[in-house]
Amino acid sequence: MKVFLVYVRDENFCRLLPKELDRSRSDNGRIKVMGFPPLGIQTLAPVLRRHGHRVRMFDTCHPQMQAEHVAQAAEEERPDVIALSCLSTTTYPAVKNLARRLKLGAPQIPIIMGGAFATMNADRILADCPDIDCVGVGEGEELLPDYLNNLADPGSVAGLVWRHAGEIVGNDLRPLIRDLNQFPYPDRTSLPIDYIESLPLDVPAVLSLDKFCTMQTSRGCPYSCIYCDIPSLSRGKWRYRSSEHVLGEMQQLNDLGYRSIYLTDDHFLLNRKRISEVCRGIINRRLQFQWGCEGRVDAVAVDQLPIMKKANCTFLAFGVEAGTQKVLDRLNKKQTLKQVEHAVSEAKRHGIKRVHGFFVISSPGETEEDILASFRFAARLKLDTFGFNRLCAYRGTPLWQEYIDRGIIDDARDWHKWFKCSDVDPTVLPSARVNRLRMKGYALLFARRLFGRPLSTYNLLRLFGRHMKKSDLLKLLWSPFQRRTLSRKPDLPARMIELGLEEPERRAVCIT
Ligand code: B12
Ligand code: SF4
Repeated sequence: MKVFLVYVRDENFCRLLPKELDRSRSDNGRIKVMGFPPLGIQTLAPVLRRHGHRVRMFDTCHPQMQAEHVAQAAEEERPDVIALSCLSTTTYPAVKNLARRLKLGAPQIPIIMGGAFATMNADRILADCPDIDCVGVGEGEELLPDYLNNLADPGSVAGLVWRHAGEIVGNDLRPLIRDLNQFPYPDRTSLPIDYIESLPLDVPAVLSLDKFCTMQTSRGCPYSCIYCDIPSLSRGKWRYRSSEHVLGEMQQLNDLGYRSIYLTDDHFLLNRKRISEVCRGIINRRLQFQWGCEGRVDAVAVDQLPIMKKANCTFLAFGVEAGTQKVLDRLNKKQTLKQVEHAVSEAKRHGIKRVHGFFVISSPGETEEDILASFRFAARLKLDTFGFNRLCAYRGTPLWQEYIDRGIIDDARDWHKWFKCSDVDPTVLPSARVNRLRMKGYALLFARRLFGRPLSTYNLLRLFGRHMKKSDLLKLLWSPFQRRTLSRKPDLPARMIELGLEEPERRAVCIT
């Protein structure tokens, strides 16, 4: 069978590399995009080929792979199935538009959708969007081939949600894949796109022009932070590929010339034996790339930092989240400030080049003083970079359920939205105040960095300055003080819209 695998992008998270930054001389027909590769479809393509199917991939970051191009290709090539893949709630309107366009030109080709957002919202998507024929819930490696083999009998495909006689039918859930070592390595070469390592920002913040890709060595996370839907997606389990299988893929990437790899694992630092084996393998095989990963600060693997550094781990991102224990506990983060300090200082002591801290602000119950405490805490830590994002609620998280229980969200009407907590929750400081505090906090943080750690600040600016124009570097430094222009803005719950409210009723609410 012939299958189209289409990754639908959120336009805020990719951008063509500006011509003046492109130092490659050859025009090999490939375009350069600042953004992460579409690892989901890159993973599924070789699996389908192994089952004997022909696959064509599309990534909507390519100017020639927009809705009209995909539709035209579908009309000309008549694939048997079109599979749409996207990550988050933010992309759903773009997926619907594409599905509409595809159905107009080729109504008989079945469209199946998958990915994290689709997994959380399968039945609602089918009720909402007549152009999508079915949704694959969860991992696609076994589900998609099974679906292709049973196009005439969708009822037999575990994990499929589909339509039958006007009804939406949810088949039994497909068990999580037990053996993640059985699949071929992702196809990173068929798409005519080179992905450039960069920050997902509006400014062209290029980190390196080395050949770059992402990779996933494990899936899931056993924790349950209130704002995260990974535990629902992975059913609370952490599963991993063996170190040999991971090293095989790393060897392949090395041989293909990749020199920078970002591990998209939800929690890479969970199993110290595996980390040690992977790192030893990288060292023994003399693999040439640098790599980065994310993890929790309380990870048992913090003692693996020396070997990680030796294996050329140059970037490590920790979910720090907040600078007060009260807020960490409210987020159910199950970590202490002491653990944060220990992990960050150990990472720096062992020479990890760039240590990043993810923070959230405007959490339920967080006061002005708590927010400023987070910035002061960040200033005290030896972090190289940090990001302070506003807490948002997505369907599938414990916070979303809490908002249903508190009458803030109506799940039936609000399922396709996402919310800034400060817009909807009366126990959160109002958005305008949070914005002012964030600017104040950033100013404090920048000043402390500049005067307290001038050398490391200079080195960091040099690192960014290698591939960025001076004007873009200045824009990057200025960006925390500016509002981001998002193509799709967070919404308000149906109830607030009905009542004509632009912010939650805060009367009689005590924020402590
Ligand atoms: C890397 C990453 C990013 C990267 C972007 C990656 C990219 N390609 O563009 C960056 C940092 C830019 C990013 C940004 C954002 N992200 Co993000 N991201 C991730 C992360 C950590 C890993 C994704 C990944 O590489 N997975 C590995 C591949 C192999 O998995 P996959 O794509 O899911 O594909 C598998 C299955 O889903 C399935 N599948 C996929 N497609 C299809 C299609 C069909 C038909 C079928 C049957 C199956 C199927 O099969 C695949 C193999 O099993 C996930 C967490 C996660 N574990 O998914 C969050 C995650 C997807 N992101 C999330 C969010 C919220 C965002 C942002 C909105 C954050 C923000 N406010 O800025 C933006 C929006 C980005 C966008 N829509 O483009 C949420 C989504 C929650 C939700 N309900 O919306 C997640 C789940 C994280 C979380 N903690 O909750 N993200
Ligand atoms: S935020 Fe990180 S630690 Fe918390 S549940 Fe999600 S993946 Fe796990």
